[in-house]
Amino acid sequence: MTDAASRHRPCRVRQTAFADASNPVKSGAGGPFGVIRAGDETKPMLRFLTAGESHGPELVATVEGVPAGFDIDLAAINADLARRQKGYGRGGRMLIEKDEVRPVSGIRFGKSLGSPITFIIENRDFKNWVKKMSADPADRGAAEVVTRARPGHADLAGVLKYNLEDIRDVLERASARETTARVAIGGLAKQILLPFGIDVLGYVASIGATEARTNPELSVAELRQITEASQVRVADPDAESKIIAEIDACKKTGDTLGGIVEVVATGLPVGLGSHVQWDRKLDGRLAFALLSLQAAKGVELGLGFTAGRIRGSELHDEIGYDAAGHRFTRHSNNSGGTEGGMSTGEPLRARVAFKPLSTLMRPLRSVDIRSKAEAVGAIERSDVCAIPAAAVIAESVVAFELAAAFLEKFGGDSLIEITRNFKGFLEQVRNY
Ligand code: EPS
Repeated sequence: MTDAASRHRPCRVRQTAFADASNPVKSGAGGPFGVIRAGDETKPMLRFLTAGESHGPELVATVEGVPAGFDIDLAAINADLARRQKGYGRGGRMLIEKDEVRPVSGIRFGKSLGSPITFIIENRDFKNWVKKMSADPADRGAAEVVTRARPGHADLAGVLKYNLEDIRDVLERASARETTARVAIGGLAKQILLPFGIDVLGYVASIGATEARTNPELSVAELRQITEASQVRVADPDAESKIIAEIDACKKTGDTLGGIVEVVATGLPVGLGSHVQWDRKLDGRLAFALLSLQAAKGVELGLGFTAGRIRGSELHDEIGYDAAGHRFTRHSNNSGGTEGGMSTGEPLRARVAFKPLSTLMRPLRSVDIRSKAEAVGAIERSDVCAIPAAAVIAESVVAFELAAAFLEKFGGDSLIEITRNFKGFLEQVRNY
């Protein structure tokens, strides 16, 4: 293995090629696609929409396609929302908010009904923006118009595309505040995966130039425990202090920091996604979801870009067979858990690079969109570094895509039905 390959060696979470049929499946579920595909519009699917402005009254998340009979633990979803709020380098907004879901549809007595599930999350900061974010035309003029576009933000492309005169009309929805709704949805998705023994965790691989040296022997449970206790969600105390010092330095100079997060998912069965059509490929769907995150600029699965620099003989994960366990095995997991657009049954490993936030307290050169005169970018309250939160967010969107692909493969309308399908498939693979 090359240096690059061994650096990317996964933690000790390699499991057998196929999930164990003795997974704690209690009953089962179904429901279908994460994406709408041509010709498939009439089929049920797991899909979601989010709504809400950063400083509007509320954020809304609606998820359709969750089958009936799943236990829905709102406290666990709120715990994920709290994880998203944490992290060294966050700005003042997180001191105002205490994000919690208020369920308004699809759940009764702690179980999913099969109908759309809707969560409302209050923006506590709205009380400071009532007039400035009012829907009433009489309140026009209550807010100062934002006219200095920030380089790197949605500001300029947004006003040109939508023919708007106030950059606020773009930035409110472009804001990463929207990820609160996606974390609530991801928390729900994890509860679809939980009965089948599938676990998803996001953590920080690097911030700025400081790479965390994560012990590849750590299990996901160990990794979770260590990274949850870290102020910047890394499993490396030396890197943690360097990162904190770097965030402090950036804060002093009015600068921002990006980073790379890694998401690992274990317990996946072989065969989620498909090789037969481009938009059914699991890796493609994961990349879409991850790159749709605010400030995301790159995605890798397994060795990712390193795979393009080494030989096939160094890269590909050799196959073995464990006769006693009736299962195929792998000698490595450089693929990151997908081959041909399908899960291999090995742990999924995805990495996402996020650029530094584009609101700089020492702003970059820009232009006033009204006067066209030279100006510097506008200053909005923001974070110096939001990468620890980005790890939770990436975990959430991966969980959603896995739940969608899982329901597509084992679909049904109730937990009991999908459990039957899931167990039957594991048995089929075992007897292959
Ligand atoms: C965020 C809320 C925002 C920002 C940040 C993320 O709140 P506010 O704009 O009121 O400070 O802290 O959003 C951005 C960095 C951005 O560019 O919009 C959140 O809830 O995560």
